[in-house]
Amino acid sequence: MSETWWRGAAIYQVYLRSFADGNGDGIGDLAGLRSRLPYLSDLGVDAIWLNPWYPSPMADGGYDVADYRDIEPSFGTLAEAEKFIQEAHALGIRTIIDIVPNHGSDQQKWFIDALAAGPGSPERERFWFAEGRGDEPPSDWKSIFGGPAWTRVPDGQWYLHLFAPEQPDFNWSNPEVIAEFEDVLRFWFDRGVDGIRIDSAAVLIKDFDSVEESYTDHDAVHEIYRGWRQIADEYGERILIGEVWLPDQERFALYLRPDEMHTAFNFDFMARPWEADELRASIDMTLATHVPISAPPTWVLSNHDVPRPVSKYGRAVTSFDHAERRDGAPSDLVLGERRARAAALLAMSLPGTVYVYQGEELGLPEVDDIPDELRQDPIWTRSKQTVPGRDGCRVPLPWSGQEPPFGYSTGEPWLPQPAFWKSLTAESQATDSNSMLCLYRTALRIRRTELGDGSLRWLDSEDGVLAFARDSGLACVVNFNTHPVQLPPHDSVLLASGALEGNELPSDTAVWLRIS
Ligand code: TEU
Ligand code: CA
Repeated sequence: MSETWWRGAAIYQVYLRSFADGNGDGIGDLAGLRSRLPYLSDLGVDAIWLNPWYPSPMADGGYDVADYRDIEPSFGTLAEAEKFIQEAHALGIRTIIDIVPNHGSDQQKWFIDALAAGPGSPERERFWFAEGRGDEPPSDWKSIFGGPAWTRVPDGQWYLHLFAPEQPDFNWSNPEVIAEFEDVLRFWFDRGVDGIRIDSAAVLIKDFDSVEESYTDHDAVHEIYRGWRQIADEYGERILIGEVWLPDQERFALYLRPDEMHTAFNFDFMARPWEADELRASIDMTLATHVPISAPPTWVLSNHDVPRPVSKYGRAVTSFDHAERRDGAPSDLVLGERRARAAALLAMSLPGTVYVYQGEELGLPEVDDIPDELRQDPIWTRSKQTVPGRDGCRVPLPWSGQEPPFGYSTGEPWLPQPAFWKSLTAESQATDSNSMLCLYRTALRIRRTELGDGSLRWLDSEDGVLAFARDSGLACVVNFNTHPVQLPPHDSVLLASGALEGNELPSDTAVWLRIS
């Protein structure tokens, strides 16, 4: 295994609950995932990142962890997880798991002990418990999901939760918490995982002296990751990937120092609108941040928290903002799919690591018409049913057949799949050379030998066009204009996101060229 396998990797994100169901209860599981490993091997991904697979009441889709050293029973067993890791390795696919250090589930043993032990106990010191102000919470901090960030317990104290009340925040100034998570890392590295995605990585340290919420990007957080990096390095080539929502690139780069994380998600690129200048600015800013510290950038078009690209790029407003999600905004899916195809070639040709969220390779749109009573995202409930939230990008995948459950399960999927997905199943796309699936497969195959880590050189191009060359002599050109543009001089066309018209590149189309 090469020391730097991760620097140019293509990493596939599996949201296990919705990937494939192996036992007919409608919920995705390890048996389903294991049965689809050949599909992922054919797709050509280097690693799989799994969202949390631990025991969880699922108050936040598994990000409310009840036991960090086991597997959620509805997903399978620890033995199955170890088998999965081995089977993936046998196919040359590495496994990255999701660690959630900022908070646990209110059903996790430590929190149950803290409730029982009462005010002033060491058990309570593992969390942020405090006296209120009379019948008011200790401060006016708000939860990221909406509503107050404090919830009262029967003996009158309150506890902090930056997310849902079912997700009490750990007190990271407590050595017991630090020791616990270092042991959790060893537990999974011992079982062969190749990397860790660190959830909400920048918010672990809180400063309660300030009136406004103050928990993002405090310097003390870096001590935690220096400890984790030492452990990762003991095991050799195990990587730490930070989920760091931080616009300030200088501060973002601090997480990528050689004694901290290997890479961190780059959400700026994903959040930008479908415009040449905007995306050029994001690429330049990202490279300016990463190149000096020789950290490979990551390029992400979607994940389990944001609208799917086919819908996002078909909307009047093509950017994304957590504060203003615009769930359900009308979308021209034909336009959105054309742009999503071009965005895929753009993201896969940039220097560094690329992430593919399950279903992105099938060109799935956001599902905007989930019946309200089936929604499970705490954002929906905490926003008093005003913000639909993230269920729309978490609908179970369509594998085969003409009607739901499209080979995903033999039972009822936990979220309903739209009937029109019959034209988007992996089976129907596998034999259609113009499908999104074939575009991803071909692009990932070319990318494996030509792209990934390295540098780019911008080429001259007219307004509304991005063009750059990579070290291997592959050039990527993307036309964001509403009119076609002339292709630059080239030796051959390697791949295009849509049909070319002679020597012209149509609107909202990307092409990979061989140039000398
Ligand atoms: O998300 C962290 C987070 O802050 C952003 O994703 C965003 O604020 C959130 O999705 C609300 O829009 C991580 C996970 O990716 C997300 O699924 C979890 O809900 C969250 O942490 C809590 O664990
Ligand atoms: Ca199942």
